[in-house]
Amino acid sequence: MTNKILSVIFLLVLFSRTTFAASIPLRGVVEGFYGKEWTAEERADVLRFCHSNHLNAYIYAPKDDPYHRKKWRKPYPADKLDALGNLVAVAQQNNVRFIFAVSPGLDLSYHGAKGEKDFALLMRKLDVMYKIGVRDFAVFFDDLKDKNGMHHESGKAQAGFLNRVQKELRRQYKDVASLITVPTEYYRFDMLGNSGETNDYTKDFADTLSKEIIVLYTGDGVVCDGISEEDYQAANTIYGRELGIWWNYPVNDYSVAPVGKRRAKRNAKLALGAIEKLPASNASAVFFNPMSQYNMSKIALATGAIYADDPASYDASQAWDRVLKEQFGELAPAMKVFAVHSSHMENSWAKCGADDAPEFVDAVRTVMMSARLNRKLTGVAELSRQIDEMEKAADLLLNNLEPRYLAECKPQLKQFKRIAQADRLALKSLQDKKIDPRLKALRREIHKHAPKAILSEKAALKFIDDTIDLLGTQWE
Ligand code: LOG
Repeated sequence: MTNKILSVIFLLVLFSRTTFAASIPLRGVVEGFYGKEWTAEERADVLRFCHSNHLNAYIYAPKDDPYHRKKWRKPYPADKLDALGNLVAVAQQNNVRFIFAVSPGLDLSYHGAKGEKDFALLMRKLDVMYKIGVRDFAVFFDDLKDKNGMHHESGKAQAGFLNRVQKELRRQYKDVASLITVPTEYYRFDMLGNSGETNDYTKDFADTLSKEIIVLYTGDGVVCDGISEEDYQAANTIYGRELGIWWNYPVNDYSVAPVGKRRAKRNAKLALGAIEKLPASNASAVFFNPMSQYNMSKIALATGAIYADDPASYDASQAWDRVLKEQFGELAPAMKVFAVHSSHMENSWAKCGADDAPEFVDAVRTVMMSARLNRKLTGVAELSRQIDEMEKAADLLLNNLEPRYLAECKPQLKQFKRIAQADRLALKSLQDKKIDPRLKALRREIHKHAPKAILSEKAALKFIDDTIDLLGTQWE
């Protein structure tokens, strides 16, 4: 009897999961970063990757393709158009929507004869794309404010322009999808004034824009520490529609906090963590903005695909383990040790991704506590074990990773090895109550490489400085 009841319950649970586990309707990758664009091979590969990971869309929006933004009026030269045509074909073969985006806002005219001319030019741009098979279009207005935070154009003019584009597309073609856009105020805190009221720009944009057009936003900030359910609903209320999410992880086209006096270059830190802290309810769309380092982006992207497939049941750490295993096989444990120290992206205005190496931070805390009290050190064995593991992982990966990965992460792996070695010297220095002179030399070396290779700023890297500070003040 109980067995029968149990099996009925089991079937009910199974039924409800298969019935209600719904994926986000539009989900994929937005190639929307600044800097070195992905190659033609990488783009073809990401379309296949989307297919095999159950993502259904790719937005072509590389900021540094001149024909996408700065010189948007200029038509693509024949070779570039050919390459795009090939991609569209690969997308079709893989059941992935190829969304062509143009970002005309830097110098677009909205009014008068100039406005008419620009409208015609933009439609011509999209028309050429239609002819090579594109059926999905986006017009983006992000990153247009000047140095004083002033807008080039009103929300009303921009939204009116978009409505007209949508209408014209529909008039000309029966088979185009809904237009997608990103407004100039594209994160929630930028949509709001000091006392929480909606800014004029956003109000006008949201009021004017056709409900059919999909609006993407990036959360409370440009690069932010998750979007809670409440944050998401609050943004939807501002817009009077269900927004789509443009998620700025694992993108690394901005510089993370400096190391010592050295400013990091763009792409210096790899974002190798899982997608996390996104709403459990389904947004209208979700797009992940990746790194210029294509292959290393796939860790986060594949976890994002698992999220988008069923947001309510998503477990970031489970997804991360699964993806690391799928992508790195036997090297997965070593890759995880490395990725643990390279998940968090932060500077004065950005913060996203799980904290780096929390277990390492804990182990350091135990050791440091006893060192500060000038007692016999506690927790040495555990910290030492972790340091060994880090250096071993770095060596294993440097010797065994496929070239396509190494080409993207060698500087960071070498830096990881240096940091592990410095951490070992730091631990030894604490035991000896005396700074090992090799530690300072190694720290200089690490700082020298920091502009191009950063990881574990608040964990393994910090341990070096904390040790030097402590021993310097206490015993020197
Ligand atoms: C850009 C994006 C860039 C990202 C991270 C959006 C909508 N636009 O600040 O191209 O990759 O931040 O730096 C952005 O996010 N602007």
